[in-house]
Amino acid sequence: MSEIDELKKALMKAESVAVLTGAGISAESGVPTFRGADGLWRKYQVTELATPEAFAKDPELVWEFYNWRRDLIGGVDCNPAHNALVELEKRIPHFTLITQNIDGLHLKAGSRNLIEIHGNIWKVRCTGCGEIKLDLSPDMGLSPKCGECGGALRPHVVWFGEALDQDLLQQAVAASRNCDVMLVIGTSAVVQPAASLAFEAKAAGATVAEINLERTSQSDHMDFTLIGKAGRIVPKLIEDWP
Ligand code: BJW
Ligand code: ZN
Repeated sequence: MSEIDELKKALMKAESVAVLTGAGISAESGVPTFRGADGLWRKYQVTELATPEAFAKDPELVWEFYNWRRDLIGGVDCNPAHNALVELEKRIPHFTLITQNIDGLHLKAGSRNLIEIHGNIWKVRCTGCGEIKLDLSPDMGLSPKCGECGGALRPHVVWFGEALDQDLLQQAVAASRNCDVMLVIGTSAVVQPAASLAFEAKAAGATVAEINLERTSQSDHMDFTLIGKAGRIVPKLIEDWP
């Protein structure tokens, strides 16, 4: 039996499945990843753009970066991997999708039990009163202000050195510890604490499978490593279910 068929069999038997996705799942939609050959961090200084210190020093530069990404992400669509996860969710009694992506494409595809642990680019947060709002404008300008208190707005995303929302993180850890199968799709698995979730699942006895263009530092700990494009492999996992 091929690895893909074996994994499919494990999924068909599973009562509970957790999925962790990273930038690789949106690459085929046209969203740049972070660390690959064309990755964002190759072109931009992460410390100048995705840290609280960067925003404190030069909020206009940070907004310029996020406006560029809003515009880009606003023009792309979900791909077969996002759609296949929506179908998988319908077939599994307890399904949790944990994404590190801020692009909102899982929501757009129709995933329901979704935890966006690094936030969402379409949300803004007031640095004064803390209010979080959805704002779908492709361009927020360079110094958007809160309608309630006049404070500076920032993207509602998690930057390096910032704590993740503790409720969301706890939900993600619980889903990882309680699943029968965990799929880890399109992430280099270097950013903590998300990178530890697969170990939580494995330690609790789950079957853990990775789908990626290349092997990662976690591959040796995986029960299955399926090498290839997520948009080709993930749909295969839901083909011909009874
Ligand atoms: C395909 C494909 C295709 C391509 N098909 N596959 C412990 C040890 C060491 C360091 C730390 C630690 N704990 C915390 C840290 C520090 C830091 C960290 O982890 N640093 C590491 C780099 C070492 N972590 C943090 O700072 C986190 N905060 C924290 O822990 O706070 C603690 C705290 C507690 C209390 C008070 C205060 C603090 C926060 C991390 C936030 C990460 N934020 C970003 C930016 C989000 C906003 C934005 O997008 O603008 O999140 S960074 C960036 O990396 C983004 C991503 O979600 C994240 C992960 O990247 P991802 O998704 O894995 O993408 P890539 O590009 O790396 O990989 C893509 C993969 O896809 C590749 O493998 C390709 O091969 C593959 N691929 N095409 C299948 N078609
Ligand atoms: Zn405010």
